[in-house]
Amino acid sequence: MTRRTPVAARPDHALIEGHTDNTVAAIRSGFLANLLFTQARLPEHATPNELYLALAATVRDRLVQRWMSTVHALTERDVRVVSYLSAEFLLGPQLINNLVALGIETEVREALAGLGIDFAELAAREEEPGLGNGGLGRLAACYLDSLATLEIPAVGYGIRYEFGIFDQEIRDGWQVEVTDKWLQHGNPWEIARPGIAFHVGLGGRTEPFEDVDGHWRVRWIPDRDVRGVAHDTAIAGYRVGTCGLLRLWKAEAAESFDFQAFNLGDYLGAVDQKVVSENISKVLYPNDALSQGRQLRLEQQHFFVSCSLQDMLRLHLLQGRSPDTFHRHFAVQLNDTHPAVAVAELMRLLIDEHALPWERAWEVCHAALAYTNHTLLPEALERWPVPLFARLLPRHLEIIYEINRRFLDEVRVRFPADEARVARMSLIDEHGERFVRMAHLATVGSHAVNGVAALHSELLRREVLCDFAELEPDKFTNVTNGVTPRRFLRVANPRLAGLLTEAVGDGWVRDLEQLRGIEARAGDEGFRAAWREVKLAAKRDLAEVIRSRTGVSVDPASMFDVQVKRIHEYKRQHLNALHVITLYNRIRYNPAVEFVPRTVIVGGKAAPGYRMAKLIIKLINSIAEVVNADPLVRGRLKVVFLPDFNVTNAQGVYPAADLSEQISTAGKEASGTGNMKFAMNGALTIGTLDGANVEIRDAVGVDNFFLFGLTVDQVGALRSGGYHPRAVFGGDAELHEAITQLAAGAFSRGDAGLFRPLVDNLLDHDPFLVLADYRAYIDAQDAATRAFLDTERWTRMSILNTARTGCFSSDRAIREYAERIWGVVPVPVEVA
Ligand code: 26W
Repeated sequence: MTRRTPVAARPDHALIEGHTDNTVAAIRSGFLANLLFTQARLPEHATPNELYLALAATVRDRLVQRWMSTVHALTERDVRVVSYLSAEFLLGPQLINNLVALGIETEVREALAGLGIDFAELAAREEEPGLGNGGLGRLAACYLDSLATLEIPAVGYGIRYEFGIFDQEIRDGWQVEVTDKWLQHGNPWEIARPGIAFHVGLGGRTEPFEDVDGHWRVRWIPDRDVRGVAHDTAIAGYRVGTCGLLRLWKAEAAESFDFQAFNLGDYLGAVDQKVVSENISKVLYPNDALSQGRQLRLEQQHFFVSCSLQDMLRLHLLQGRSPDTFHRHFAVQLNDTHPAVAVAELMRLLIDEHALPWERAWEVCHAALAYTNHTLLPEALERWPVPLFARLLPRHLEIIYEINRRFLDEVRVRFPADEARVARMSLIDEHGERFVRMAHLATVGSHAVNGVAALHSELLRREVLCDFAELEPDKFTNVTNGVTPRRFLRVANPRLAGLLTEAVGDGWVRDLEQLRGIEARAGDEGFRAAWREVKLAAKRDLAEVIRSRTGVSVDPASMFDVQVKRIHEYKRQHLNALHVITLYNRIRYNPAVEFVPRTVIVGGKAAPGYRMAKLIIKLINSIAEVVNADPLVRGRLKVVFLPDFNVTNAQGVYPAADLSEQISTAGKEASGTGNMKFAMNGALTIGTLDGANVEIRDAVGVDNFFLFGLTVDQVGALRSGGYHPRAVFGGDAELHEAITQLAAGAFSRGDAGLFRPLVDNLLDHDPFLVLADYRAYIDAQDAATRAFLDTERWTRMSILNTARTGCFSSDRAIREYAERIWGVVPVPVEVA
């Protein structure tokens, strides 16, 4: 990418220069000042939380300085800014990440040590902002990191949920959801901006009128009015002057409405209205890959999209620009369809509020927007009932109808006399009850549509959006996902980071391809020994976490076989469970068997309403209870369900894994990103040809990956030929035994009913082909066992996995978006 010359820092930055110096002395005095002036505490009276808040404020001061320099650089230049619209940002803990980005980790530790304060204890106080469900939200956070590090001007726009993803507790083997009160001790990273707020309408009706120039226009008269207030978090780029911005909207009651009710004497009514308004940003929907069509969720989507677009237009006009050049200054990325109402809202703002003619507004909209699809699962494709849409967003529905009318006219011209095609492509699903199809809206309204891994993008073009790809093939592209090496290697795995830096220097942190340099070292016995030391130390750390959280003690020398991700049938945690039962049976029937010790670790949250997923959690815990207590097993096999898988916990898991389970049914996992984090940290993958696994296997080499299972085409063929899971069950002795035990209550204290729904589903339907892939999976697991026995060979494979996964850095992904979709370039920023 072309890089511009840096903009000099503003002279008035000298005023704060001393304040944000990075010397131990400046950090110490900044810390004490923050403790005193923002917490009103002397060090000897401060609680750990107050000390943490003061430390965070001290780090934030340094971020703010860069942020101001970034804002200055942007206003000096004619630049295009990326607006990443996402209903979820799963940031994870901020403190250490920011210290690493700023390069002041050592200084901070020293400054605190000088005051007799233990840094690690403070860092452990941090509540992570869990404002996302899983892959999609975490991807957004990785992209913010890379955007800032690549010095690309960017704002992430989303919702400031008061309650993020629930905390998971396990009681009697079942998941229990606990509210995530992440804000209760204060959030030192955000800056509330009461001055940046927008009104968002909901409901009501529309009305045509003739404006002063004699043009027919439409006026929307909403019957509800909510205010969105900006809350900003600075996103530090790694060792650069650029600081990105995450702007999240908090819903508040629009005051005028409160007062109206109040003046009428209806005090409680006024308060009610306030509560209803504030509900919009109250809680994150905990569904991953299930769209339920709930009104509040559509309100959330419209709320944050409207605030964000109004904010962009405000900034645009503030620069003295005209609304019809909006697209030249903003590249707006839709993270899945959750913000897809942006197509209609941007049109409404341009036409109704800024009086642009339809055609011009459409050009602007289309040139500004781009859409990323993250799932092919039919149940996850968002569709809103037309009556609900009409009630909540009447003006937007009119605009969608008009977009649809014009679009379908074009389709009819290109494909005459093909009404079946027109019905398939319509923005409105008219089979029975009518729905607005959000993926169609996002596709039609955008200039680019991408999938998140090569296979997934191909399936998008071939299946879900095939008519659209036929109409406009050039609109479709692939950008394979990536993950940030700062958080998931440098911060999460400091020992490995140290070893890598010793070997190739520290350039890999910004340019992960440099890890190629360790490939040659795979043949070096001393390096392999050091590699194993690093892995073992991470496994010891995780073993300690497991012991303290579950009471189970595990052997760090055993193979750590890990599956962490949301619990879903398509991800097939129950296939993993069947393997565990199979291993257990082998030990029981042949107690003297030579057995490579394994620790099977599973973690992940289930959507609260997803009964089968919750039963799978209970299943893992039930198997763990039996296996871990059986004296015959004697530590050769341990099973652990690690509760509350979140970003904080994830950072301890990836470095400690030997084997990474990526075992979804082919065609179901759009990409996966955990798969990349594991491989980067030197875990070998056992996986199907699904999502980015395909590309990971190509990158690391087919010999360094345990492949199994049906391909997408074979899955299709099996289904259309008639799949009979019972026949598979009858034809495989080990499978037959495992399922029979489950059905008989062998893992549920004799309760034959407990896992009945799971067993029946597998035997009668098996929608995700667990049984069909069982034998191939067991064989691949056996191959992994044999490979693990050969320590030197395994270490070589592990090194090659890390060495060859540089292309899965989110920096590579962001460069591709920047060049192929956004047309944006870096704007270097000089820090005063
Ligand atoms: C409306 C309900 C709902 C909620 C979340 C529908 C769909 C979603 C997301 C699209 C689910 C999701 O997180 N998808 C994941 O996105 C990751 C980042 O691209 C991919 O790596 C995962 O494969 C994909 O499942």
